[in-house]
Amino acid sequence: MTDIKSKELFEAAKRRIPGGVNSPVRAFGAVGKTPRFIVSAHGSRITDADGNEMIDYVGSYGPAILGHAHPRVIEKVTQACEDGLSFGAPTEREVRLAELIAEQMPSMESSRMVNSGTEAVMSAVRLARAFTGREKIVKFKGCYHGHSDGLLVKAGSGAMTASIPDSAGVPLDFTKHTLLARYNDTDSVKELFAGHHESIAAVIVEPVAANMGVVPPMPGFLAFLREITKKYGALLIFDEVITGFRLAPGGAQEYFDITPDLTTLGKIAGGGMPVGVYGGRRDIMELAAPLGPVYQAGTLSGNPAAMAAGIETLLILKEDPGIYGRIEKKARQIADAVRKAAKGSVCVNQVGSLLSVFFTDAAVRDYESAVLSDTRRFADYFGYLLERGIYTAPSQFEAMFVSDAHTDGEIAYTCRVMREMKW
Ligand code: KE4
Repeated sequence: MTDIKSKELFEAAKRRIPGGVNSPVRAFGAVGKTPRFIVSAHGSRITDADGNEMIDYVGSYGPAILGHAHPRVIEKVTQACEDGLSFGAPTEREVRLAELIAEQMPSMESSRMVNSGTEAVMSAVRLARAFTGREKIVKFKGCYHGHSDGLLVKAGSGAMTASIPDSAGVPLDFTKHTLLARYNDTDSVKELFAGHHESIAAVIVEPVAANMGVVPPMPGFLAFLREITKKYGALLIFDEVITGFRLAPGGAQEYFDITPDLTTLGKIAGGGMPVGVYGGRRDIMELAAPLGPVYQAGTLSGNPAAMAAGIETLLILKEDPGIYGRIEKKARQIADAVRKAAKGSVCVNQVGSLLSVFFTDAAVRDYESAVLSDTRRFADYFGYLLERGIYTAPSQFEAMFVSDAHTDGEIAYTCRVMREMKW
């Protein structure tokens, strides 16, 4: 597999873009290789600038649950583009997407479109503070909620990959209201509430953590968070940017049957176009401008082409809920193949169509156990897969995403490659 063209493009990119990428994890820094510059992707396949076609388990880090360039989605986005790209005015498509979201996730009786998951989380946190009149936010080590200043504390995803637990440029003052708990550790949450219950505005959580690698909630953990936030008058925010429409038609809140006060969405909600959403209880959302005093705005929010992608993606998922069983089964087949082949030398966490292979023989239940993984072994694993035409995230602390476009043959091939690997 040659990467000559990617190497050339990477050199050019580095001259004009920091690190040659527009998002750090894409730089392949953690795996010590040249990032593949992609020219196209269709279904389960992605093709790079050197013409290498690979089976894609990144799926743009979540949006491509249907596979890339689904014909119906492309048709609707094309139609929207032909009628103009952006108006700075309300359009019917925004109403349609908000209605579809409320249908699939009844807790989101009111929602606001923004342009990224980061924007959605930033806005939801501001709303929670305004609604409760409190300042503190509880987050979990290893969970990533986008790059807004106050949440870049022991963040996951790229912040973990580059081992920058706290970003430079964030004044201490901006994070003093962020309290850190340990994922799956109810005592760590109880301690924070014991000390700060009158000032905690909200707990924000990835209902399935997927930014320290995939870490499922222990039984009862989410119900505990629901209970303790209710008890102390704090809000529960589910950051479903990854799990939304991924784990079930109604996301993790349906999958685990827990109703949060606010939810943030991204990725699948935009079908691959730049969309973030924050929404939830009407009495909270009504604080958002222009109705209420919480200001949030965006030139391209609710962009018609992006709305078209989100609407069609959610319609296809709604029409065919059998997809969730299909993609869970495929992910489980890969997880089982790795467990069998690696004979206990790795920890495989799989929830629905999300999975991660951790290079540690201990169970991975939180940030502290995730960071014990041997990232050098992960880099070798990544290179072994890439050489065999399997494209997975270039970081131990990301998830593998299985789509409905992955064929049984591709899953069987992936399992065979896993079996043949020297673990
Ligand atoms: P964006 O601002 O990247 O659209 O969303 C931020 C975000 C918020 N919440 C959760 C749970 C997320 O997973 C994310 C973004 N996810 C990463 C992948 N781990 C995006 C990939 C990247 O940073 O390039």
